[in-house]
Amino acid sequence: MQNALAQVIGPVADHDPTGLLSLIPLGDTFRYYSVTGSVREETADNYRLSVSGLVDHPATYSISDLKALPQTSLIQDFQCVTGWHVPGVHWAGVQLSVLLEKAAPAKQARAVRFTSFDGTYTESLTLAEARRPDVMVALEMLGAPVTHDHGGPVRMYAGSMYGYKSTKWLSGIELAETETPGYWETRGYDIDGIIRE
Ligand SMILES: Nc1nc2c(c(=O)[nH]1)N[C@H]1C(S)=C(S)[C@@H](COP(=O)(O)O)O[C@H]1N2
Ligand SMILES: [Mo]
Repeated sequence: MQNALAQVIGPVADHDPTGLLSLIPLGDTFRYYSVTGSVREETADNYRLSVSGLVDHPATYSISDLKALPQTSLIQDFQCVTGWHVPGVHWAGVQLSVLLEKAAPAKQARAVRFTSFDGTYTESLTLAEARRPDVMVALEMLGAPVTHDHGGPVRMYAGSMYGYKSTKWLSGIELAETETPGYWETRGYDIDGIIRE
């Protein structure tokens, strides 16, 4: 029954930016969310991540640059603010704090802003949140390279925070003096996404 239901609503749920369809029980599985129609595919060859803004050392990273940095992995839940959640997801990649350390944030930097190569989605974290050990630039999710639908080749995983803080199709990390309300935050979500329940 559940599989049949998943088959019927799967294609709809894939394009459900409000997440309301998540109220239909499908088990502990991820939904694919995108606030834009189709997102161009970036491969391991052409992907680039820029680190810029209020830093002494701006940089651009390819996938192999990211893989050459110390890697971290953890097993942690993923929770969308609309109610669905996936327990015990295996994540791997580079701690954001490692990239921040290399970038050397300027004294006045207090926030980190994220952009997506979908051209629309944005997010931000305070610098203190960004330095938490479970906040990472993820190269792997569910024990395998992050798939395109899940925001690959590189997405954020902001552990201990609601899913909307984890920018998919990550293209830029920019240090700034203040957070900028992101895509969902200009539509009502709290800029503080820490899960406190
Ligand atoms: N670029 C982008 N990132 C995004 C989103 C999005 O629509 N576009 N949705 C956010 C929300 S609300 C959630 S719950 C998760 C969903 O991740 P998933 O599609 O891999 O399940 O991605 C977050 N990051
Ligand atoms: Mo979400």
